[in-house]
Amino acid sequence: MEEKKKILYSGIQPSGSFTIGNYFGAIKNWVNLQDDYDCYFCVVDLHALTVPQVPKDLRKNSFESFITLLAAGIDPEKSTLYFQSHVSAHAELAWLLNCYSYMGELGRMTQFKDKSKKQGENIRVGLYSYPVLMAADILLYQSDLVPVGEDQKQHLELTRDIASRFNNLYSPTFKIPEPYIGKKGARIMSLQEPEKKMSKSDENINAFVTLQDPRDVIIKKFKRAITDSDTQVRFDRKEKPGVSNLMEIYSCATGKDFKDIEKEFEGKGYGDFKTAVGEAVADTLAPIQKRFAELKEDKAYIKEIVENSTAKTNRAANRTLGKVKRKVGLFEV
Ligand code: ATP
Ligand code: LTN
Repeated sequence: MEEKKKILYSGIQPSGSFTIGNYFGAIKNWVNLQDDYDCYFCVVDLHALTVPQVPKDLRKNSFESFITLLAAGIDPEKSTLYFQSHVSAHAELAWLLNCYSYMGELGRMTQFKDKSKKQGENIRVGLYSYPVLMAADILLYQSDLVPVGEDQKQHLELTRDIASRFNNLYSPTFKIPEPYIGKKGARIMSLQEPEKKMSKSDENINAFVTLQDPRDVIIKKFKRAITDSDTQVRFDRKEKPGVSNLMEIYSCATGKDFKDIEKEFEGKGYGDFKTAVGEAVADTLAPIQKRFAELKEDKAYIKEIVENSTAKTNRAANRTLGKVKRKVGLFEV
């Protein structure tokens, strides 16, 4: 009999166009995991609402995020790709788990501390309980593994705490998920402030390259990337963060290692190097952009994928939700 594959779960916020940081750091790895795991990938639109959104932009970003994932290689025949808001069990389980989560533990989350600073006096309750919704996402599918970046490790730890607390209070209900540690995960930094991670919500559009940027824009953004006053292409995150970041990006786009890159640009200036990085990234993104343009017009195909995945995820999620409702004592007829 074929061995049952482990369940792998991850989500991404439709809070803007995906950057090459999202691509090299997360999406590209997801594509490679599809054969080995039973994968669920979720466009977490409810999470995006924890910070202010313009409705028409959120709608557009959600649709485009979904088709970008398809264009980048998420295969609906292998993986389950869906929208969080299409499965009401996420919001329901999040409420129930809110009743088993503590103010102290949520207040300690670094992402909450950082993001709440930007919301002034009226900090949204949703931003505060964001990690509980994330716990619900993961636990609904009895997920074994969650690939997450450094910034999300704390949220996964909290998910494990909440799940164990619930299991101990009642009886085993949730699988306790493990972080998925892949090979070396790329961490792409801002092109303008290489000490900061590249982020799709950065105010400075020159700080990031999105998967939608046209070739000439990509090349221009790399030409403007911050480097240093030296001229040598050498990997040294501490002394040369800008150049090292460009080397990391070039390595992700071409598969070359740092030693080869240093050799390739020996005796050449930063100008040539930046042009090469821009061209390599544009070449990597070209097929994704082509597929994106085709998918954007194929509304019937997208509708079919969404309908299939929504039916499947609702079934799986309601199974767990039903168990939770019974265990906590909600009345049923
Ligand atoms: P936002 O700017 O809205 O906070 P973001 O661009 O930081 O978003 P997320 O939606 O929080 O991205 O992250 C989605 C996934 O992409 C996560 O797995 C995260 O670890 C990964 N990721 C995000 N930015 C980078 C980056 N610069 N380098 C590598 N991986 C990244
Ligand atoms: N918080 C994550 C997105 C996210 C997620 C999830 C990731 C929401 N639910 C479940 C893994 C599993 C982020 O901002 N990157």
